Amino acid sequence: MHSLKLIQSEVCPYAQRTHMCLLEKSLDFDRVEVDLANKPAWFEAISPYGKVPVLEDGEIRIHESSVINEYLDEVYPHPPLMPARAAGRAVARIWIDFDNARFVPAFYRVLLEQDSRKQQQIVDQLVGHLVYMEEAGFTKHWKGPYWFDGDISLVDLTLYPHFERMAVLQTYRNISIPPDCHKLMEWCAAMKERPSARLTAHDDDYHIESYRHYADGTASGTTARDMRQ
Ligand SMILES: N[C@@H](CCC(=O)N[C@@H](CS)C(=O)NCC(=O)O)C(=O)O
Repeated sequence: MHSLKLIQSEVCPYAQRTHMCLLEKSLDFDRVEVDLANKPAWFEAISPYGKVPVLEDGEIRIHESSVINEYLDEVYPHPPLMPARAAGRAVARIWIDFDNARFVPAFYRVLLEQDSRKQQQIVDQLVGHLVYMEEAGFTKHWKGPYWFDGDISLVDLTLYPHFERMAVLQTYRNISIPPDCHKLMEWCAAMKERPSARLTAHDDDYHIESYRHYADGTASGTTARDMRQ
């Protein structure tokens, strides 16, 4: 048994963020799968929001994928996954916050919304977010392949899991990355090949099935409830 334990669910993009982070750092860890449709009592007792992922590191227990990943980067600093300079770290945190506060909520809301007029408003918002990422996320002289050029960072690990699930948006709401978002597409293709992404990946059919209950409005879990608010 290792001192690091990732309490996760295979379907969960947030848990995938942390799984990728652990792999990027070549850490030894155990994984415990939680059935979110039938949460065990021990899980309810340790997860304050009833959500995965939760990380245990010996006696320490942390929830919220972005917080967990920054913790891992501080405690296990090699290889570093945040820029060396404070200004660079601030930029990284802005993109992580953008993903958590804007892009990902729109991703869920566009699926959950069943009224076609309101749905269209969220489609426009989501496409606007994609264009904003293309225009503001990468510098003019971006060399790729990752968000901060050659250095993979927590920004990549935070954003990528929902991009792996783009087929969900395409299938249910006909949304894809706009064709002139070349850098975003190049970034996405590079991330797909990253070993930490390949080792944690599921195929399009798996994701499309997993999100069916969001798209038809029947999702009733904690995430659906929070995203509807
Ligand atoms: N903000 C949280 C979100 C985690 C989250 O929403 N996890 C989902 C699975 S993808 C969950 O556990 N949901 C519980 C439920 O729907 O009942 C994080 O970044 O860790």
